Amino acid sequence: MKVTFILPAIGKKKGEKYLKSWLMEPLTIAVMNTLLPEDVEREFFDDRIESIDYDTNTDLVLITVETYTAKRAYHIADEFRKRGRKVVLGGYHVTLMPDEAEEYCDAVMINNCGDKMHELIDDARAGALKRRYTGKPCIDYKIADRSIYARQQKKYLPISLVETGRGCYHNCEFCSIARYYDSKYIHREVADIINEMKACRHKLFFLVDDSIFSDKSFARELFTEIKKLKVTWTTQITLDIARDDETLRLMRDSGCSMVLIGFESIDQDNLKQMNKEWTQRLGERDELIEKIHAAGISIYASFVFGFDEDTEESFINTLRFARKHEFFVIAFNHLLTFPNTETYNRFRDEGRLLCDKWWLQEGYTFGTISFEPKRLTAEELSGLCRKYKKEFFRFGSIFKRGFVCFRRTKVPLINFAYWFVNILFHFELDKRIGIPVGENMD
Ligand code: B12
Ligand code: SF4
Repeated sequence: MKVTFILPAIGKKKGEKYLKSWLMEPLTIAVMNTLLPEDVEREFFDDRIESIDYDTNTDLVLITVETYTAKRAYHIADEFRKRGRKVVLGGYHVTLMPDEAEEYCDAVMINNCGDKMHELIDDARAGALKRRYTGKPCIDYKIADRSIYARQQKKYLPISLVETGRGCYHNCEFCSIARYYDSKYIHREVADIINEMKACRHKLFFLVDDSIFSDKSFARELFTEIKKLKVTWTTQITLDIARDDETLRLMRDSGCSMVLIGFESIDQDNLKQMNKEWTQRLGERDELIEKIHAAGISIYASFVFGFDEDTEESFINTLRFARKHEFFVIAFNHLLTFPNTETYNRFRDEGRLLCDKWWLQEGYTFGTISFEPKRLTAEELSGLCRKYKKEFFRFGSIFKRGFVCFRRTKVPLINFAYWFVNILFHFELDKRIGIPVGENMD
């Protein structure tokens, strides 16, 4: 029995290389690789950096699908099926849109696959694949087996991705994670995480978690153990970490030098509409940010525009806010209407979707707005995202913030990462916009 894993690409502009900042190691594939029965032969094609051999002699093709990669994934599935191969699709997009995905494959895996992988393989061996498998949220694999991408490893950014938890207790209107995990949080055993970190190639880590502070006692135990490894790491977290001095200190002492926080908006009405007004109950936002900075931890601040109260004024105020706090890096993205989220359903009910299935639309490009914003036009919204992001990533701003970063943390790896990421984002800004989704990969 041989299994072929595929990670589909988003797409690229003709004659250009795949966007560097998207080239992280494909942890999803390593985790699935661990879950396969031992006697299964396996191979992996990373569509982002290499050609797929559609004529490979395989029994089962497993493709992971995100909304942005759906069009490309369905094309790849077609190519394999034309050659008589069985194809299974799974991942975020498939879990959110199983009926759609089912049209393009032999079977779909809904949700996590930890408890279903053996059944899937047994059925494939017996030539009796079911149309649907529905897994439970589960994260008890021991150590993700990265040997599956030993051949491609050098092409990935030099940062190790290690999973610590999945899901989040919150229920932000636009968020795929809230839908996928039904506003619940699960985490791995601390010992497994530590063993995996010890085995990793790079000593800079991105701890994959949607909200690592969701279970406070787990977070404290984890940080205490990571401290012994003497590594540098980053993760995604919510602002409430700043209200817990003890855990914040533990986190810093364990090597955390940067965190990604989704502020989304600084407008109260927007936050209310997106179901994220809980961040306002945490306390004075500026003070909380300063506490994190004072602990020596930099912030990757993520903002989203296109909510009903947004105008150009919102961009101006947010840029001012970002400059005031001299963030390590920022994201100014437009709102994405991911399928099956509350935002998607609201816009559909209000007749504001410009295209029902934008992810499959012919000619759809990265950065195209898929809905009618209230107080801006779609073109204005994408133009403003670009304009104000450009302002933040001007060389003058990069230099100024570079010194602030050095003042905040003396960790060499983080200072190096600062320059690398900011310069990369400066040059990638225009490259990102207009990438044709699902195109130019073959
Ligand atoms: C690391 C990460 C990134 C990295 C690299 C991702 C990569 N593919 O290499 C970076 C920072 C570059 C990134 C960028 C983006 N990301 Co991202 N990212 C993540 C993150 C935090 C972790 C992904 C991961 O490794 N998870 C761990 C694995 C083990 O979990 P898993 O993928 O869910 O796999 C399990 C199951 O789903 C299932 N499964 C998955 N696939 C398959 C396939 C088969 C056949 C089977 C049987 C089972 C199966 O089995 C696995 C084990 O149980 C997730 C959030 C999250 N917690 O997962 C967001 C996430 C995947 N990203 C998301 C988004 C939106 C983006 C961007 C579009 C953001 C932007 N505006 O630019 C870009 C797109 C770039 C891209 N796709 O290449 C969304 C996707 C939503 C959606 N509906 O598709 C997520 C879910 C975040 C969110 N809050 O919504 N991202
Ligand atoms: S806090 Fe973050 S991960 Fe949790 S539901 Fe909101 S956006 Fe999603």
